[in-house]
Amino acid sequence: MTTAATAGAGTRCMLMRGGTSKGAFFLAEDLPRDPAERDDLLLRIMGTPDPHQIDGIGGAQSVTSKVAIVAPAAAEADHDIDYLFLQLGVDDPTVSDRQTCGNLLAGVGQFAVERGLVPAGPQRTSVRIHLVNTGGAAVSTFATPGGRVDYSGTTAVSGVPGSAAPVSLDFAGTEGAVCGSLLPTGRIRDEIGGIPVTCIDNGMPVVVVRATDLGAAGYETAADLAADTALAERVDALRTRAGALMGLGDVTASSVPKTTLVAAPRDGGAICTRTFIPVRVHPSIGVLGGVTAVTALMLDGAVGAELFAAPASGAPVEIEHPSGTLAVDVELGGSAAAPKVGRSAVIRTARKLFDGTVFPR
Ligand code: NQM
Repeated sequence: MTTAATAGAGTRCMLMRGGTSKGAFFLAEDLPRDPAERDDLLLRIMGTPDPHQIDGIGGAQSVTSKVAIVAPAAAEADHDIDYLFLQLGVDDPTVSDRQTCGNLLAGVGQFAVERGLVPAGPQRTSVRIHLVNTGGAAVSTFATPGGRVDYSGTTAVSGVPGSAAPVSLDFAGTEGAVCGSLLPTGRIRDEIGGIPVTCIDNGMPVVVVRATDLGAAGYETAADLAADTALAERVDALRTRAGALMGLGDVTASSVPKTTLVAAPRDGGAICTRTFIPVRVHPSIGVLGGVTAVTALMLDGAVGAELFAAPASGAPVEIEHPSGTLAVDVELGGSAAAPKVGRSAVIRTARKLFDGTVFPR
């Protein structure tokens, strides 16, 4: 399926870091329309399948084997652009659109400005982004002094060295985005193989479980957890059964649900987390994964709610994770019996790494 246009001449591409992820950003018009042809091209661009992605631009981890495809919104739409996220496998030739990515999202608005899809404001620009994978929307706001994107700044993100300009991401309509409802099993807690879990979806399907119930402390380093193959098997068995309960069907080959192990905070945050995406350990925590886990912990009766040290009203929730903390805002309304998510928000940073032409294998 290699064509002269895509192999010989290459494909226009921008590599960006978004939050703690890195990925290749494309305009939809620069990629084949046919999804099979597009996916084949993307696999060759990233260098998948290969544990090192040595012949492509992927970074040999799931958080660096990602693609964002951006298109202008239809004229009558109430957003500016459409953002389709694709998770590419590293070792396996897979391309999945079953989840979105809140980290890569942190670069999407700036990419749209750089490519001329959205005009930049004189100081700041807000871009209304439709999350194609899941439904729901995000407004991304970032600095554009003099009408140009400025990536430099003093905001630090745990898991990223140095600092950069803040990007504020405000989410709406993420409740039940993938599974159809916030509590897809219809219950605030379930028991799977004798282990209490809360299955939830506020933009990302997540299984929340106490670390100790899976035989972990919840404070291990990511490397120690990654070396624990018995734990990975327990996580995989749990999430596979949870996926079925959440209406996701057979999730053995799916990137969702994620599993978040929770423990009492110990570094001044609200909760300590270790997350599996879906079986490998996340070096930090995903954006919508983090928002979703916090949403669970704010619900009376949820697994881990008793460990949650809620911050003062109005203050962000600091999630402890293996490389630091992630601050998220989640507003809940409705009633205890029927909770409703108001809005969720997070601050990230992003950076343009290169802009040019990528030559696929
Ligand atoms: O949860 C990794 C990441 C993600 C996803 C993953 C993300 C999110 O850290 O919104 O950002 O959970 O696969 O980029």
